[in-house]
Amino acid sequence: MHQTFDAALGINLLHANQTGADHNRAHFDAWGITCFNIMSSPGAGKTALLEKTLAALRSKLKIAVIEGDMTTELDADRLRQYGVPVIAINTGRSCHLDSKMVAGGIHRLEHEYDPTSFDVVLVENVGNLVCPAEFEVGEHVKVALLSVTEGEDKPLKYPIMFQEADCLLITKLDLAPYVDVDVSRIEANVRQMNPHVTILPISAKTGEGLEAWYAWVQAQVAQLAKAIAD
Ligand SMILES: Nc1nc2c(ncn2[C@@H]2O[C@H](COP(=O)(O)OP(=O)(O)O)[C@@H](O)[C@H]2O)c(=O)[nH]1
Ligand SMILES: [Mg+2]
Repeated sequence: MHQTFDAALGINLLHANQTGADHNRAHFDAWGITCFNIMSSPGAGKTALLEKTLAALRSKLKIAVIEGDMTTELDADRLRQYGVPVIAINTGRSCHLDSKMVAGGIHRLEHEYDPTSFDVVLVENVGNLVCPAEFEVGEHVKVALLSVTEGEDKPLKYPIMFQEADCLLITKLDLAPYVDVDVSRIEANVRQMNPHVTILPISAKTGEGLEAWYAWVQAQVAQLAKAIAD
């Protein structure tokens, strides 16, 4: 009985979140913005990736960041150095961003800037391999990161994030020689659940693989622009 009640509550919660996410996406569509939801466990390299991405793409695309963190603005401050708008959202005790929180960020984007001038919103989600995958925020694409130090089995143990991802970045490739990891095993474990996912091994430290990531980001932006024009 108790279990049934919890399940119903969970479904209602996800349903309400989905309605909010669809509303957020409608705003992004109207403004011609492609929204990326960047997710991983804590420390896999989301902020390091965003630092590199802002440095490489800010002259080609107009980018804003929505930065989710439980309590601090440490990541937001790292990214503000790249001269792009960074809207910080503190989730408090929550282990993920939800569509309502991101709606608050969108509201600020709308009132503090001209939202139609942006091409891309990068959302850095709270570090967690489970909850963010269940709560859409209005993104067009989901990007999951898994660092080589986390182990080959994590896609199998935490399947939802890897099933849902449009792109998987296998990060910290420079550390692969120092840990017992077979990168092709990670790829195989993810493909087993999500055959069409784009998989890009990268290192934010050495820059390996980053050009392919930048090209993928730009291709997503071009694809949405074409879909809106058609
Ligand atoms: N060696 C190495 N370290 C990295 C790389 N990317 C991130 N790091 C380090 O990993 C730690 C966590 O990175 P961060 O970007 O804050 O991860 P986040 O919690 O997912 O945002 C930091 O000490 C980074 O310097 C990488 O490609 N190679
Ligand atoms: Mg971070």
